Amino acid sequence: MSEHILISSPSTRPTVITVRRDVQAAVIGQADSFRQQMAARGTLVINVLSSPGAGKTSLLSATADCMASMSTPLRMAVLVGDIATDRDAQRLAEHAPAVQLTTGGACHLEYPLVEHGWNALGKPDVEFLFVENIGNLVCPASYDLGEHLRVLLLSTTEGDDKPAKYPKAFRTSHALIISKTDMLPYVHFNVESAIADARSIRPDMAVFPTSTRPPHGLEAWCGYLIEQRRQLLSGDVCRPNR
Ligand SMILES: Nc1nc2c(ncn2[C@@H]2O[C@H](COP(=O)(O)OP(=O)(O)OP(=O)(O)O)[C@@H](O)[C@H]2O)c(=O)[nH]1
Ligand SMILES: [Mg+2]
Repeated sequence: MSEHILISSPSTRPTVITVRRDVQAAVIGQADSFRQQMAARGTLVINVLSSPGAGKTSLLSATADCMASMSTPLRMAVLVGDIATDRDAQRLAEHAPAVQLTTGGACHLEYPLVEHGWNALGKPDVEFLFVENIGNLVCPASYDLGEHLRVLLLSTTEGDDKPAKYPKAFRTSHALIISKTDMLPYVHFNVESAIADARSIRPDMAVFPTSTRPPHGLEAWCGYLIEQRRQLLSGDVCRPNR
């Protein structure tokens, strides 16, 4: 943000000095501190991005069921962002503790809302905390929510050309879920081409083709999350996305 300071004296023309300050700096520091605290208590925080309707809430509901069905059940909670309504939190509540974060118009979540939601959840003892971001492939890419892992969903129904069009969302995400694979017979979506495009932006991107109707690919996805948490517990703490 810029601040303009007007300096004038009787003998000279006014001089405008532009002072640039990073107004996000304090919030970034708070997000980083949250990331450290969550690592210390053994909770992996995952920020989930996608365009509207790509299947975030469906995936998180299925993930909660998958984690709960493990021989040693794993617990998760969800903070779910939307511009309006608490519909997603109501859906999720059948599967895991969930709190709705309603932005009232903003197209992305910012860290203070995450902190508010975590407090509202009552800081439960969970292995995973998911933050479902607002459906949008642009703004959410620029905000650090204090997550350890950023995951992006690309659904087969929205086209395989999105990585090149929304490079920041792909560049800042550790993993890509190709969702709604059950629709592949009916849509023009080239899985190999989408993966190649995504990896041309982020070569180390992990990729998980999944469907929730019927469930498919969820074991590999949950296995990945468990491995990421294991790495967190072994001291590989902070991986902010830039
Ligand atoms: N065929 C099919 N439909 C799916 C799948 N996953 C989700 N859907 C449908 O896609 C629609 C959107 O799913 P949601 O889970 O609400 O998507 P979302 O990304 O959370 O949506 P927003 O929060 O509104 O951005 C719903 O009608 C789901 O039933 C899938 O794997 N296959
Ligand atoms: Mg949703």
